[in-house]
Amino acid sequence: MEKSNNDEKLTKVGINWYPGHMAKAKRMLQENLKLVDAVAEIVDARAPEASRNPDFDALFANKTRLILLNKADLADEAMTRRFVEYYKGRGFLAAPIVSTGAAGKKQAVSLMERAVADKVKQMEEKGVRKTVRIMVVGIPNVGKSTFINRIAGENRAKTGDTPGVTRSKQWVKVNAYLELMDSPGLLWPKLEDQDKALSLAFLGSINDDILDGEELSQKLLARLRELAPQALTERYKKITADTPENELLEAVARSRGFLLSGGVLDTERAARIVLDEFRGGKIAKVTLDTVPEA
Ligand SMILES: Nc1nc2c(ncn2[C@@H]2O[C@H](COP(=O)(O)OP(=O)(O)OP(=O)(O)O)[C@@H](O)[C@H]2O)c(=O)[nH]1
Ligand SMILES: [Mg+2]
Repeated sequence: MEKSNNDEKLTKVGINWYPGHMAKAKRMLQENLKLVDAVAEIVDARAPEASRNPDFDALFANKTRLILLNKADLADEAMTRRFVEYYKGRGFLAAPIVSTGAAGKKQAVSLMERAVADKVKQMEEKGVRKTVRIMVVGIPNVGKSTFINRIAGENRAKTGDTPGVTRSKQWVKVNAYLELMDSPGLLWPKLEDQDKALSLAFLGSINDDILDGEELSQKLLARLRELAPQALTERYKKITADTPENELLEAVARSRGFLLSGGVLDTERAARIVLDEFRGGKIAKVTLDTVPEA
């Protein structure tokens, strides 16, 4: 009776795509906008375009904006460089970062200082040392809170590997002159591009509870076979160039020996493992997006 085609499953994404707390979060961002000197948008370096909220252009139209490509440790390095150039070309201050690593802190701080240098100078001319306030925004699970902790040097903001960890705003003082505002992950109300939605689901920015894990995982495997076929076969030995798309999960289960009683392959477990390993960067460093044409 139930036909299981892609549209139907992805419509499921549509229903819970924009939960009620996000509308509230958007209003909160709007209300706090007047307090901040710049907006730092955190995107996932593995899908910088898919993980940009299209509402932000209108929402932050009059603000100085930075784009930080986080989780650069999990993305294709050359692609990350190209994306950074692309955003710079479009007038943003942009840089790759790894919020879980120690190295990026100095660079991120200096980028934020550059973003507000003019304002700070204007105030200095009036004899005032200005406190800079920057709002950190982005879709769920891209690492906003981890970034703030990295910059502030302590575990001030709660983090976690599922979307929707941060539920309200939080100001974090970095030093006497810099304060960052953490905010809840924000998607946009109308999902138009199914490919982007799929990328966000792969990355873990959409709540897994509303998705069909096996279907998602199978699509991810198909995508990875295009992007990094060798790495995929190295990780899951039974996947070859000839494995049909609808048997990829079974091949993973066979590679790992995931069997249920009666020798049935446990594809559900295989699906979970593939998503976890991809999100943890264990399969390959890949970038799902391509740089838009100029
Ligand atoms: N490999 C890697 N993992 C990261 C990086 N930054 C954050 N993470 C991980 O990504 C997950 C999400 O991080 P959070 O900081 O909670 O993300 P968030 O954007 O605040 O998420 P919400 O509050 O749910 O919107 C956590 O498991 C982090 O450890 C990074 O640069 N590299
Ligand atoms: Mg958070």
